[in-house]
Amino acid sequence: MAAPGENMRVNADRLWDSLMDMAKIGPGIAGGNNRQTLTDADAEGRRLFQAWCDGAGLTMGVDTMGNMFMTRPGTDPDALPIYVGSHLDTQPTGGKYDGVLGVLAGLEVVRSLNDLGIRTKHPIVVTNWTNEEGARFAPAMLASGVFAGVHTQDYAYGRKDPEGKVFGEELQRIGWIGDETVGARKMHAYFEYHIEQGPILEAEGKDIGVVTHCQGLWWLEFTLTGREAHTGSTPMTMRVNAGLAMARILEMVQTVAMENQPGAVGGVGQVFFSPNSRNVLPGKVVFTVDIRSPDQKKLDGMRARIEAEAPKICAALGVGYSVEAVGHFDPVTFDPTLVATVRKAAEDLGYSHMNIISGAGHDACWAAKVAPATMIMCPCVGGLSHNEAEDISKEWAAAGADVLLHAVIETAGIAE
Ligand code: HGY
Ligand code: MN
Ligand code: MN
Repeated sequence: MAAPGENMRVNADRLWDSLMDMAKIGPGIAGGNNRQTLTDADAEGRRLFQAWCDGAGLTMGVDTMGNMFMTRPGTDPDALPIYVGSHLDTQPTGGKYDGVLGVLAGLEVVRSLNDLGIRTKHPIVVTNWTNEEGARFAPAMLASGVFAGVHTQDYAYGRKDPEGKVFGEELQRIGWIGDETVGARKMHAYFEYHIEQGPILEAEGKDIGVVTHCQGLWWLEFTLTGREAHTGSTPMTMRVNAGLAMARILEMVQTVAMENQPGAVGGVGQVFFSPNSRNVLPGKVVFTVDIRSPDQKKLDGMRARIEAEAPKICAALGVGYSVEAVGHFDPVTFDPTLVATVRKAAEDLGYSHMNIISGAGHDACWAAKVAPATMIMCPCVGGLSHNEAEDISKEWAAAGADVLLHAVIETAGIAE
């Protein structure tokens, strides 16, 4: 006789339908999503999630960073909740699954428990963290960072997007400043289910990633000062070329990352030229270098090398230079007990699995500072993410949600 819940599975169709319905909000131009944080589309997605949670009998709490907490009560009034979450905000050319899968799989876990009439001892709280992506307002994982005490709320509220809009004002504008003190909530455990956003699970033919660690990150924002001048009539010897300095710094970042293989990455995703006119040499170039490694020594060594080399490159071109760290977290080790729980759930369910280190950052990295935390991953097609063509299968989505369901039940305990 199977123990209660032993063979439980989520409703794969219902999970998939919820993903497809959420994907209709903030559509991209190539089949993905542009539901950036604190936009009207974000607000619409929040309202849809809220309505679904209401339908599942959950009660909503919102903190002053707009983090959404949807609670399913437990039977033990003294038991701290099990949090299950991720993020609904997307990149400007994001996929349909990055973050969304973890939030909606959390809801699917609750819906499945409701279907089976299972009560848990610990409450379960499905969570949507504000501004995980850091695309519009740096840094990434901003609101979970405030929740974990890594950033102050004032710092977060003052962050500006490329158009100069201010985080706190935008959160106010969309009407999602809650009344809960951010970080006041205490967690018994935190689970985050997420697509891998890399090629390993698919290449290895594994259904489930048992996430043991997450690599650390630095975001270094460079501001280079050149001299605006005519691109046609200014002799090459008279140029103060900030664009050339940026190009040489990018090449140097590539070299530093390749010298630290295996287990290091470095690159640039965002550059602003001012005045950004075809026939004007830029007076100002602002760009963010993104370097990461699971190895603390490599991570910090890369930062030191880049910050030592960049001024030399600029000095040789007479270009002004400043750099500010606008994002950082050290490599994260997830809770071994929860990692073992995830592994056992995958084994009990008969899913192939392997240990994996997360290449991308997640809210779980900050949750791990305040509670036992871990992650579950599913493959994604070609390892592609942060691209509108990001794709997973319904089977992959459901397998990870099944593992999440079993891990949550194991940790929350089934009430008699
Ligand atoms: O940057 C990251 O790793 C995450 O997608 N915010
Ligand atoms: Mn994500
Ligand atoms: Mn992302």
